[in-house]
Amino acid sequence: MRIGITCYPTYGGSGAVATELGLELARRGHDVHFISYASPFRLRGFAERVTFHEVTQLEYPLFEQSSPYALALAVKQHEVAKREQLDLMHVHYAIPHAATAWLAKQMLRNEGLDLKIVTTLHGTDITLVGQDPSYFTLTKFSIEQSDAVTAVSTYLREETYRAFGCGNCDVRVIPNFVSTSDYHPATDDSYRKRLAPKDHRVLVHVSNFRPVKRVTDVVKIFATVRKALPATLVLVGDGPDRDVAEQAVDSNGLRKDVRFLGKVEDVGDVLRGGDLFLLPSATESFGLAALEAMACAVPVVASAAGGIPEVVKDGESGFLVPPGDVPGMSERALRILKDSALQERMRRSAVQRALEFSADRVVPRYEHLYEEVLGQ
Ligand code: GMT
Repeated sequence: MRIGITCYPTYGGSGAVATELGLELARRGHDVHFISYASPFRLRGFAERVTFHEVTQLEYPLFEQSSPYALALAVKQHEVAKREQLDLMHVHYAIPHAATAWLAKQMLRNEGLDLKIVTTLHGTDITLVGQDPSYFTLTKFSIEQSDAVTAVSTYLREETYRAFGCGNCDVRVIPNFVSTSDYHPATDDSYRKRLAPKDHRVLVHVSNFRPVKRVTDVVKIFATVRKALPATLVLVGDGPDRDVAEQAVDSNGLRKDVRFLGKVEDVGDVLRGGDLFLLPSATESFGLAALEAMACAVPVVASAAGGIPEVVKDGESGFLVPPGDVPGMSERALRILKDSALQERMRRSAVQRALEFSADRVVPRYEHLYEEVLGQ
């Protein structure tokens, strides 16, 4: 098949999933065309059958800070679909991608071409941004107009029905997946050695540091753990709450045991050095970062919120605690870190659980959906 993929290129789960999906599809022999304003952060180097098309925008004084990116994207989606004879356009994160794909589809229809649209809902496009009155009607319309819609968890599908009604849409759940060639357990302690002193337990958090991630809770949990045993906290990523987190580290006197790595390309290399992954988000439709940690044999302490319980099994691959319950999360973190038998059992369960979300299992579900949409 000839597949167009539009996603946000920035550091975040939806762009990560879209890019990993494109790469897996290309490995399976499909031609994949990424269309966005910049090359997605996980699209590194050359990959056979993968092409990136950059959306270019005209700078014009009238636009000031409101350059109409969505229109330029629709034009590029139309252009690439026509020139590369795409069978379908798979857009990730509804806003504005599903709407621009619909525009491209209408332009192509006028030229006698039928471009199918598959929309994957990822999270705040449904739970937050899409429900804002400024986007609601268009989000609902573009979901309903898509030829197929997927959600990354059952929670997100139900939330879509609840918030949008979506009388005509049949939202399919296709969970996120993990590439086990990149995310796998460590075979020695070389990764850990690079992160922390030998006697330290290593706690890891990976996110885009948005308020929903509750990064200061990560620091508070670590402060309690640090009082009980030697430990290092490694934070990967960057975003609006980075400064708040840095301040929390300083005000708790934790600076010497906390490492902010910023945006890192090979997150698996960091995860492999970890003993515990923290994800205390207010909500997550899925929690891709937790899945990637589990694939690297790292147990998770996370919020019992949104779609996270569909990924992390409480008491098996980690512990789930209500969001905001910092004492509860700290207690669970210490329980795992102090009990090596429990930690070992959870490490094994985490890997087993992650294998249920391996690319080999999940990507064919997208291929089948594409075939269905194309009537093959
Ligand atoms: O929905 C968002 O706010 C952005 C998106 C992202 O690009 O990071 O995150 C969502 O999609 C990820 C991939 O499907 C999920 O793993 C995240 O749980 C989800 N984030 C939220 O629901 C807050």
